Amino acid sequence: MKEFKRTLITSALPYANGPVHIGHLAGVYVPADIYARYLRLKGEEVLFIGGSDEHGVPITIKAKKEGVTPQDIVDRYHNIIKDSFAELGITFDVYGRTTSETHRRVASGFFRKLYDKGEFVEKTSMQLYDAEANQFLADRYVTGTCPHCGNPNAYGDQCEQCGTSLNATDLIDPKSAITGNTPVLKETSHWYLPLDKWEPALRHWILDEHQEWKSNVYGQCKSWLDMGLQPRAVSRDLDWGIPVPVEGAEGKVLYVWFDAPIGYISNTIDCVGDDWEKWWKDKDTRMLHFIGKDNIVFHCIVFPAMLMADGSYNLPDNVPANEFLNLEDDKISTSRNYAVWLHEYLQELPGRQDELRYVLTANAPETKDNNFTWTDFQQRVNSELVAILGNFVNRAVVLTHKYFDGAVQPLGELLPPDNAVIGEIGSLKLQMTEALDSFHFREALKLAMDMARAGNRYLQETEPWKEAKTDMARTATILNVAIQLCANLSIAFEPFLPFMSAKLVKMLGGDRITWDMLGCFDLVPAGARIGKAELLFEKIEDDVVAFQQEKLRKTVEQNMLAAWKPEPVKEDVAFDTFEKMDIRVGKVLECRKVPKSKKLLEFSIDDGTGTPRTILSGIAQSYEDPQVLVGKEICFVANFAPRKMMGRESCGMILSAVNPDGTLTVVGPTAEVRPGATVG
Ligand code: B3M
Ligand code: ZN
Repeated sequence: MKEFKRTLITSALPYANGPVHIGHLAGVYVPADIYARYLRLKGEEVLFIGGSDEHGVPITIKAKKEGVTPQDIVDRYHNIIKDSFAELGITFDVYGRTTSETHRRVASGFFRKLYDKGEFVEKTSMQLYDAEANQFLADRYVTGTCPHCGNPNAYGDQCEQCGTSLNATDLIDPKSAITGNTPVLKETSHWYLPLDKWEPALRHWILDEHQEWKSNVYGQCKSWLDMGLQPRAVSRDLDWGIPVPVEGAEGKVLYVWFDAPIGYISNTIDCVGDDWEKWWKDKDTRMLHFIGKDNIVFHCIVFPAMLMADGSYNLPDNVPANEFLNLEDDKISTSRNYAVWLHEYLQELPGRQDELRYVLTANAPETKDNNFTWTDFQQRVNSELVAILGNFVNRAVVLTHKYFDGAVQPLGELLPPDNAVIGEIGSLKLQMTEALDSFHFREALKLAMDMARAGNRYLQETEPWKEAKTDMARTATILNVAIQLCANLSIAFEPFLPFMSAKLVKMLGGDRITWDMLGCFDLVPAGARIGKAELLFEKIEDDVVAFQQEKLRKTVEQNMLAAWKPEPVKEDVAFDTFEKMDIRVGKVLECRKVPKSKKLLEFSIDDGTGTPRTILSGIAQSYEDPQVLVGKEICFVANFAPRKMMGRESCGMILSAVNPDGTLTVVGPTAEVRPGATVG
């Protein structure tokens, strides 16, 4: 393997059209931060680049909806995102934005160089155009019916119901999202990056030279390459973005996916100034892109082709992309507000940053989509962080205070259990290093937790509290080993649980830790006095879980209400057709569930004839307590031919309204009416 002098780590620039959620964190930012921290612990030269992606159509749509400018939107979310990352302990060396002056200059210059080198082809095409709004429509600005599943609310770029990606011109009955008009086709010209030209070079670089990439990444690249690459438009007709730096290109901006990855370069420049080329062009620097799976093609194919077209840049060495995280078995969605938002988590569970980092890593979607649930969160915190890690450290520190007043004792003769645990930590370190080097962070975290498990087992086996009755020298040795083990944990967990690690380092009276120190058992010198035991983790109580689950349930309910529309009105009917229906008012005398049926309620109705009428109705799931209907006046169809259900005869049909969630509400008169009265 090639040796590098330094590592440039980039993490996808989140769109500043909403806050970040746990899906972003698990997919990109937590793993990128783990890796950056790990390299720093190893004393390597690292630059960790982050920033907001502030262009693109969704931002303009959101601004329009709220009646504010796109700049207002990105200012709001850039700040929320930046602050919440900092609070979670994501250690970017710079967190920039693509609306910065530096970025405008760098992205513009990048485009211009390629333009001057003749790397683009200019092509005209027919695009949808809104004649009233006097503008071309980005795919997102067109809605219509999905040709695949018939969803009437599909977007021009994607149908969210069936997940198919679309072109706006595929939609059936397209409508402009600006005016609601039917758009027309109009000719426009754009610059294209001929990816086909770079296909042979990309094939060789990825398929031959990077077979070590994660299989999900390699596989996606291979299937793109095998389909054959097409030229990609790198400009758009839009008024939000970086103007195309070419005469006569008024009204055209750089396509957001052209300028966004260049944001990594401009943010580097904002961070290190003139030194930036060393990070991007020096062959001794390796570049890593941390991203989610939906960004693979842009980072493995499009951006590398841009870099190749320029000719002076390094290509990424690896792109350890993750799959998606679901939430309570449902897709996370910014537009549906269905997510655990980082800034809200930090407010609602203050001081619990490491708990979130832990669960998102332990359950990271490294090789396949994964699911976050609040009960799993609680379970992992309580039975792993509290019961294993927190418990071991607490025992070691408390016992050292109990028997030696907090002073670490000299090490006596080592017995087999001591050597065994020391050996185990050494071997776990080797495995951890291998896992971290190959971006297997879940595995690395599990191995760190195995170190804490080894600590608990060690105390269980050596029982220093028993030794203390007869042999203080042996007790001293055991507790020395246990304290050294705590110091090892503060190193092993630092990339994952930095807040806990800092607390533990302080408790043990240390200051600086390095990866080299991991596996050593002389980290806390004999004679050192350690601090009082502080709880590293506290249990997550049931009410915290219930609160979060309820919050998600309410969001789902609100989405359902917001999406509800009345059914289209049925075909016209003549009055005499209506007149054939005999609708009447009746009073409910009795109402009960039909045994062995989930759906049926049996009504006994006073219909004014003097003989109660029996009607069965399939509304049991909407009335947990059918008694609430007794005494109510309701409407029913009286001339429905009698029919048998569950061995009982039903004479008529109860009328009820259908609610947005599918439940039913029985309808009746608004004032008291004589049972048997006709309705018409
Ligand atoms: N903003 C997409 C995303 O947030 C995009 C990433 C840009 S990375 C250069 O998923
Ligand atoms: Zn569809």
